[in-house]
Amino acid sequence: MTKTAFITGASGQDGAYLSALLLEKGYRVIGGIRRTSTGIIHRLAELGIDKDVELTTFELGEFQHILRLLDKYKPDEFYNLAAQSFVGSSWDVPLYTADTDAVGVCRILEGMRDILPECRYYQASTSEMFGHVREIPQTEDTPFYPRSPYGVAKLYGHWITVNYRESFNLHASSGILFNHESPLRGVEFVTRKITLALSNIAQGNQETLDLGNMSAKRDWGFAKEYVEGMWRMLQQDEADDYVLATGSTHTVRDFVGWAGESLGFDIAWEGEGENEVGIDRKSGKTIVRVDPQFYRPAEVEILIGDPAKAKKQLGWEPKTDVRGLADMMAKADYDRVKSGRVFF
Ligand code: GDR
Repeated sequence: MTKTAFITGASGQDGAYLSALLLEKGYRVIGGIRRTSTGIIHRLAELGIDKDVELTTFELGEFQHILRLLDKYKPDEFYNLAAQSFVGSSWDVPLYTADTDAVGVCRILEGMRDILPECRYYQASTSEMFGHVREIPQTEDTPFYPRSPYGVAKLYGHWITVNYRESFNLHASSGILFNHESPLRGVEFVTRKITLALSNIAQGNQETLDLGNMSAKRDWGFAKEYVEGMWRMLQQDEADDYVLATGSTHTVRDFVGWAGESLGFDIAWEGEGENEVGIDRKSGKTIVRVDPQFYRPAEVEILIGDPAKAKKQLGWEPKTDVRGLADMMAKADYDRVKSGRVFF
């Protein structure tokens, strides 16, 4: 029997990769997208699956609408990837972030509890919940201390998932995913901002790449591999919580250096704080600068995850390291800029 999966946020990076994976496995894939996302399914198009995913409007704020969708499609698996996912914006729109990333999760779980309790649920939780980290590396048992309205909202989403599992016996799992990137990443996130800007600089379309805190450290993996982990979580007999991460951490500055290398730059760093610059040794030009407008009111300085539980119980392991990731993203953006087919 063909299984049906409902994916919210299907037009995003993870939604596109997960849709492709599930289609490959023979699922019927229903892609929930916001009404305003109709014109931006370019990630699905980029993977050649825009005609294969059945798209439907999905709004996390509308309870009755969620009930109707659950009743109409009766999915076997429900992946909740939709969110206000940009940490930086969450200080500008904290209430919207809470309604979407926190209460929105409860709306879906309430619907499942009443009309589809057998459906398996995946909640997209995040390393941002660790925030001001209490131990290194972070595991499923590390205490949380979110540092942004986004992290706080996601923490509610995580705990309400755990709570509905324990209260109503729902098969609801929470994937605590560390940063995961790809050529399909949106440009508001730092890795893609870097690879697109450096590609533009390399082709003479832009002078500098302006960044915020370059000393922040992140555990960056390849998104395509992380969606496989999501699927594996829902194939377990028991629902549970899992960290997906690579287990190594690097600064934003390191990522700039590696992406730069892939595009032929050799960047030397000079100065400190707001005065730090990255100079290309080959041309002598300053190509990276700090712009304090990209600083955050509260920063998560370092994240590094321990994926041991996922490895042991799910047989999941990351394969692409951060240098390989920077290279893949830089080359993809270079080609896009060259052909004039950039997407954001
Ligand atoms: P993050 O990703 O906040 O970790 O959340 P992002 O790429 O936005 O930031 C990573 C780090 O880079 C620093 N930084 C900048 N960030 C952006 N966006 N733009 C800049 O110019 C810049 N300069 C420095 C940031 O301060 C930060 O320290 C991502 C999102 O995908 C979340 O939805 C997800 O939950 C987590 O990853 C895991």
